[in-house]
Amino acid sequence: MKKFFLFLVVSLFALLLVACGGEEDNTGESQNGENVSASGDGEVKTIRAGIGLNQDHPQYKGLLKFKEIVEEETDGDIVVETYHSGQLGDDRSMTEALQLGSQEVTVPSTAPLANFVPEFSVFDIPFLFPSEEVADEVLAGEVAQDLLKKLEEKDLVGLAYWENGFRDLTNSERPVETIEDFEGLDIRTMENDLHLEAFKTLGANPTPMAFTELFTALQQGTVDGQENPYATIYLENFYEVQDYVSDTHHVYSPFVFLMSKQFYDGLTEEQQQIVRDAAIEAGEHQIKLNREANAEYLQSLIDEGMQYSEISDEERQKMVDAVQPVIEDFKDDIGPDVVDGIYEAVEQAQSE
Ligand code: TK8
Repeated sequence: MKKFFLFLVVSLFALLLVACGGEEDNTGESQNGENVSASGDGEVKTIRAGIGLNQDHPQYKGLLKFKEIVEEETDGDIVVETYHSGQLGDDRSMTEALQLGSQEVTVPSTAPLANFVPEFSVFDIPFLFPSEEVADEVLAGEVAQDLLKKLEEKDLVGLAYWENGFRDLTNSERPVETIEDFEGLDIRTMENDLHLEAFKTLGANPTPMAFTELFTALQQGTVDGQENPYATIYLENFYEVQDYVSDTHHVYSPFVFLMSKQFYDGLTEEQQQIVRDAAIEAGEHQIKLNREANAEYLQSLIDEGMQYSEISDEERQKMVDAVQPVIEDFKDDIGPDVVDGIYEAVEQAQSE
């Protein structure tokens, strides 16, 4: 009798182990070695999310927020791997990787994105946005939102606008306080024809270059200067290789949170809504951090020994007037409706 009772207990214990092991299969390794999602409706999906800026930049903190939201909302059915500092490539090569399906998310500036959808160059129009508040209003509006939809023709899904910010000039040669001071400066620009033409018109010698090559180019003197928001200039340590900073505020750069269309189309409708909402919520978080950083870091640059030059309203107006012909020249390339639409949206936002 004792033997039978012992056999019963051992058998029940073994059954219990198998049952638990079966549960494990739904959330971990299944018999055939594949990752099975918690909901059991298929494999765990992985998002490889890469950016060009480093781990200290608000853009990466936004990516971590996206990861937190998506993994929580999907109960781990989608996991997000985050990469920074160009580990997966530069804006253009990572955008191409999304088109090929070898990467799932990147967050480029709109300037290089214009090489895929030319209409995005509308945001490279110098002095287009007078303030962050107007930029917010316009980017939430119909014209800017319609631009995101154009990405789908290029196997990309634009889920949200994030913020790079107002771009300011740095260089290692001299203070830049007037339009004449641009003369002959070798300036790295993003890979965007409108940026190139605008800096040529101001008298500089522009060189288009991927962001991943920029610090070395500044360090080796391949270029004299560059232009980026204060947060990038500080957090990427450009003050180590640049002596002068000017508040040119010549362009407001949005980022676009991009997802591979191939990957997006493979998600359930619920998962698509989750990643869409997460990109927007993480973007609000990133923009808040970015504005705090940009406000703080000009002083940090001065503390690190950079000489700061203010651009007077009179000198800035001379720059605005000088680049008007460039804007006219590019209007057809960008799309007259898009250019006119964005200007109307700016005027509307300013009147509110
Ligand atoms: C980072 C770039 C950067 C941009 C540039 O990947 O290239 O200067 O301002 O933020 O997108």
